Amino acid sequence: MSELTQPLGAFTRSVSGVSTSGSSLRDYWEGLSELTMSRLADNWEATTKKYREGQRASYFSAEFLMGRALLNNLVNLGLVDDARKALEDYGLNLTDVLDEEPDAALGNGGLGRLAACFMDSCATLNFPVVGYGILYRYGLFKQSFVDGFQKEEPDPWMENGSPFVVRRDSESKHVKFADMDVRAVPYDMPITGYGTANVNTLRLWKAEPLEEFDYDAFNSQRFTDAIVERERVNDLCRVLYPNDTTYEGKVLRVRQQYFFCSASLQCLIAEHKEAHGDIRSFGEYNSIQLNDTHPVLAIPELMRLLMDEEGLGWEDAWKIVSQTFAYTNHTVLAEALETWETSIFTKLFPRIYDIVVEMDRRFRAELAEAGFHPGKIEYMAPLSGGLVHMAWIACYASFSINGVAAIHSEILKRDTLHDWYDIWPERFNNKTNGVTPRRWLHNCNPRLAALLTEVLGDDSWVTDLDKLATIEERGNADIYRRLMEIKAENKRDFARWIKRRDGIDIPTDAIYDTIIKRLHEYKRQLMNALYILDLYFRIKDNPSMEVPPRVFIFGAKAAPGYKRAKAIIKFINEVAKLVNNDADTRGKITVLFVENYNVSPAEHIIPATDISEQISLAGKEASGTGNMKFMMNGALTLGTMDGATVEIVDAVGEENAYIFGAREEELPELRAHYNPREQYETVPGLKRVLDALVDGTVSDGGTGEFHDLLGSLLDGSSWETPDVYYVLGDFADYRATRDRMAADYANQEEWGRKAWINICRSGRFSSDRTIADYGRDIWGVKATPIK
Ligand code: OX2
Repeated sequence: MSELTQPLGAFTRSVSGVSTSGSSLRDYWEGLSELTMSRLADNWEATTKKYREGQRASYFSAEFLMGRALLNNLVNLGLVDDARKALEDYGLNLTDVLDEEPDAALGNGGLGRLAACFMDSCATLNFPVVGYGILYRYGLFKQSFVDGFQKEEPDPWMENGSPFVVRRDSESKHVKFADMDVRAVPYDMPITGYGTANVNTLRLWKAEPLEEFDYDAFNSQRFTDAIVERERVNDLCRVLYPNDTTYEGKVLRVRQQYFFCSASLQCLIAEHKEAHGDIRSFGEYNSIQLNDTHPVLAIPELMRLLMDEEGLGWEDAWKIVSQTFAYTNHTVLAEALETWETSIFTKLFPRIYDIVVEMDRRFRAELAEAGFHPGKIEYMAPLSGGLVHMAWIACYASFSINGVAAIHSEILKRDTLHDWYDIWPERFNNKTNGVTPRRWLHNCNPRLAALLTEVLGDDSWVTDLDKLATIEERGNADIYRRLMEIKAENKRDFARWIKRRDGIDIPTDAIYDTIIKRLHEYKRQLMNALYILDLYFRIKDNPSMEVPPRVFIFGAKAAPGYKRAKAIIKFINEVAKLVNNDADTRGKITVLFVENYNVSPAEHIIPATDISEQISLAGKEASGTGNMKFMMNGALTLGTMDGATVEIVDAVGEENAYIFGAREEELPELRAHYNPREQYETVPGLKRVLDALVDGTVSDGGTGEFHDLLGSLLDGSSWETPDVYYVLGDFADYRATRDRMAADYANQEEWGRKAWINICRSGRFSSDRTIADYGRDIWGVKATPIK
């Protein structure tokens, strides 16, 4: 009998209140999860205590896209085999039980998933880092397709509680708005690391009414007022805003931001005073990383707390603030730059507004003193045009400003934040993103993990991914063959998974070519779909054409208010319908749009993929992180020179990737003479696929959306230049490169060799490397193991 069998039986009984024979899979999941939590409790407490003594960092983020927790924790605690055996004794299989866990989708996409990978690496490196965020009641919406259109539904991911969050009433804080007082209650999630006893913390705040109930109001004629007031407070954390890289000036959103920043700072100040007595040393012990501008209200809020609650003057407070904050920028898209109308600030938090006004006054004075042009000062000031500029506040107050890939950090210095770089060049640095090799290789691709461990002779690569570089030279025909076999088995697993999940059949003996990311015009999923439609027409023209069988996989959610993105989803689904149901193309090309794409589906898709599509317009994708996950799993990149793909190509060499399209530095010149109508007329295949948008080949259900798509590409509008994202400009090169890539797949040994090189050189894209860089260059934290 395994170590877990007995306690598991007891746990499932206590959870369900019935005998184990009456327990559901969900009960077993809960039982196993609670057992896992009990196993890490002591180390968690010890870690928390130890971290409070020394130098530490806090990661402030409005999003943490954690996905599932159970498998990750079982792996880290070395309990997978025990759990498997324990469940076997009840005739159950571990995979089925793991599948019961809902994804914690408290994030939109890359930015939120990066925060989750960072938490994993901080724990694994024994770094004294705590994550702070918001306990949304509803995570990112659930997506379904109805007649090919995206529909959204709420995602109540922990309606009946979650075994992986612990409520800590005693550490509640009080957050004040001008129009309401709120209790902030922390819910802590343990973050286990691999090969360490340390257990770090992710602290997520929930808003509750200060008083359990306003009984005076309740007992009077104001009954409904009391209920309404309660709901107003509960509303605060109700939902994650579903926009990725776009900003929406909603009052509730800025309330959420202030709420979690204030509560987290109060916590940090209380802990600092307890450990060190004197508030003046706060900045020496604390670094706070701001994950984009969403938590930038922490800057004026720390000023307020230091002045109003701790009694410091402006200069002393400012000195601490400017020792404390570091800002990460994640995008150069103009629509993502957060600004808030000053009237929102004066209404919600007048004191914060006063502090911003004073920051603004001092900033303007400093620049005027240094002889800056008034126009430039007006542009850079925290307050201008009736707006509060969050990114400008971040740049002014932070000692470090970083981008998330080399090319992105250069664009920040050259364009987006050029004026700040001119004044404070020493603040600027690059921290290329990374992903955790535990979740994204070891746990999701056990076959490949076993091969790597076998070739290396041990599993040290799991925490030191650079080790893989040492086995590159052991690659040989046999290894490449085994690699391709593993890929083939992973495809069969994936096909079974999608059959069971959505009832869809896909061929397994085919090239799996994948694009999974948020739906955005700049990411150019439309270009991908146009290629597929063009290929379909080519096969129709010439049914005996030799084409390797291919499965084109999509996964993407569109922001509910982003009409054009939703039209692109409908278009992809229309192309899928056409292609999958035509006898001439059946089995040759298949389109699979995976509904409700999320962290867990990614864990199935990535290990099965041969081709990683990273096709954004050069200069637009700050980094990308999916590109790294694919590389680690032996997919070859088909991409533009954008984001971290540039560094992937640098690592593997252009001969081991498929690169196409305009380069970022060429674009201004290319665009100056660009005429999409000319592309439409002259580029092979283009006219036919574009016409298909509106000639009845595919249907937008009478909405006119496909006309709009075509218009946006060919003509633009009074507010938009045509083909902003250069889809038609890059199409010819994309088509040629993608065709060549598919043909190259026939040489399996050569393909396997390239895949091997990609895997072995993925070391620098481990988030362990990224976090080691943050720890050394920005936070000044050191490994602090409890054992
Ligand atoms: C994303 C970026 O679009 C993506 O390129 C990057 O890899 C990721 O952040 C992590 O750095 N919201 N999401 C992003 O930026 C913003 C803003």
